[in-house]
Amino acid sequence: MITAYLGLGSNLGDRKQNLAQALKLMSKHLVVEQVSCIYETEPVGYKDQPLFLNAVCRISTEMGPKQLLRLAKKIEIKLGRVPSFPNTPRPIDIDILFYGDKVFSDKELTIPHPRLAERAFVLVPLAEIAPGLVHPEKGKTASELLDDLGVVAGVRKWAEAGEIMIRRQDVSSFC
Ligand code: PH2
Ligand code: MG
Ligand code: MG
Repeated sequence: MITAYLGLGSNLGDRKQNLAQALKLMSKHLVVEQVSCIYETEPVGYKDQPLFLNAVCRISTEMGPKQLLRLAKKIEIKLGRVPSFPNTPRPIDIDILFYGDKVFSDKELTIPHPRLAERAFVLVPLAEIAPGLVHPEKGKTASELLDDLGVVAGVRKWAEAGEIMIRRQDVSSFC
């Protein structure tokens, strides 16, 4: 089993419900071990779009990284994401942040996620659930990477983790 970390983001529709449903759909295929609190965050990059809800989860899975990517894309589409140009509003975005300590890149997938070290909306929830997790290329922990960002603006805690945790009995009613 590999431990991986996924970043979740939503800024369209019922954002909290989108995060919760993404977790439920994923948990049909892998083990969702821990979920961070939900943070409301200002859009990074293209600014003229609604605020995001972001969270990070730790999973364990037998799936390879490409299989995990395909599952993430399938769930994004199922929850209403329409393929479009990058950084547009979306009901759900599921990004692979880390897959064990694997370092990998091809045209469809780069692990660790290439922009995670710049992004407070990833590092704040990541450092919450995995402060000591070491980035295999940068040799720094999640909390060190967060410290390196300096003052964090535009990220505020919005709800406790428990609000989107998966209850096992809910899982079979999805997919
Ligand atoms: N995702 C992006 C670009 N910008 N900004 C915030 N706050 N949260 C996101 O999840 C996000 C973003 C590309 O996937
Ligand atoms: Mg993304
Ligand atoms: Mg993505």
